[in-house]
Amino acid sequence: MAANNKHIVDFAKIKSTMSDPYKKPVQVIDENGKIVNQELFDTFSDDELVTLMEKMVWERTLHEQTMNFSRQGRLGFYAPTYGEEASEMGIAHAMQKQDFLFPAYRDLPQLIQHGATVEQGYLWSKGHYLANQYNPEGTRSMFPQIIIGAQYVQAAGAALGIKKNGEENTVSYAFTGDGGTSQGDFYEGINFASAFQAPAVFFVQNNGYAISVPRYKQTAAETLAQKGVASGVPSTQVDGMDILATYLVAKEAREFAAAGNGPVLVETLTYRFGAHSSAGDDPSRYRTKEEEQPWFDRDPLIRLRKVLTDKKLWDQAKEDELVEQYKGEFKDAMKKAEAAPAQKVTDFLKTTFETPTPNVQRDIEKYEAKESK
Ligand SMILES: Cc1ncc(C[n+]2csc(CCOP(=O)(O)OP(=O)(O)O)c2C)c(N)n1
Ligand SMILES: [Mg+2]
Repeated sequence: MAANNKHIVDFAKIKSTMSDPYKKPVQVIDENGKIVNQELFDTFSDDELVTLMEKMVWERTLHEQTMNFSRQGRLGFYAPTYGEEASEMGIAHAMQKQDFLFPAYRDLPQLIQHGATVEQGYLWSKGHYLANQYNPEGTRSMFPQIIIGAQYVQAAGAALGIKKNGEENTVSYAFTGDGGTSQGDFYEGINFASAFQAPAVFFVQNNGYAISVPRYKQTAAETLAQKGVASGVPSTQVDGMDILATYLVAKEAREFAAAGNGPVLVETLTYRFGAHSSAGDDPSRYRTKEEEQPWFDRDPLIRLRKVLTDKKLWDQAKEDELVEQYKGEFKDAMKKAEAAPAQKVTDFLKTTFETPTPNVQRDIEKYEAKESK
């Protein structure tokens, strides 16, 4: 403090105003299904509104059917997406085929929307090497990352590659969660992309929890979006239970990065309605019904369903029919995944490096000898 008792730098004020630019996340329809931004709402055609609703119904059905398979013991690891449909499908809808995708384990739905098959999703859950072999002219993506935050560094590298190769109108996406923003990789990824002004679009899906650790214990930052500021990455928040808002913000973020303006970061405010994973943690041990209920009231399907029903674009019979159709597709995908050949050790070894290193080559020979017995 200076001699006259005045602060030279008013740190308390700086601290209290740091999150000011993020106080009003973008929203188009509120939790009661009321249109709160008519101008933005009017940018959607009826067909597009229906498509977005269909995508959320698709994701919810995928979640429900996949949980059934999981309970039947037919899958390995699966991260439920119940509650995060607007966040995931809003962003997926803004992706373009040429874009690179670096998903986390909760992002199978976006990966499938980007060109992977549901069968591959199930093979991935089962730990099968064929899950990682995408159609070469199809999906520009890595398989879902388990190491928290690591995909942020990979996406930054891919973005630099896009820039160096002079690929027009192409970006790389990374997804992480609220917990992921505490990892070193998160900061390294955004800083690297920003230093090189590379076309990366970083998403933080803030679903309130890192397994059992609530968002408020995770970090003292009031918003996760403000973590982008220090590395010069323009960042924002959006109502992640509102697919229209999420889509518009994701699209704008993509356009900004694709136009050569450097990376951008978007925090979607969403909620994990269920457990962390199919391994069966019990959320009732770390959160209350009183906390959950307001989030269930914000269910992204309920609010868009209301808007579409009012506009006579949607009804229950149509939704039921879609659910049946999707379930059939997921059951077929499961059957195909289960028909995949049992994997061998050499399948992994042969597909890890383009050209096996000498020690991997020795292992291949060793295991081939065992497998041929
Ligand atoms: C580097 C690393 N540390 C710890 C873990 C264990 N782990 C798995 S999920 C998870 C929580 C991540 O939470 P968040 O980033 O909010 O994503 P969410 O699961 O909510 O989508 C942790 C700590 C891990 N996979 N990787
Ligand atoms: Mg989380």
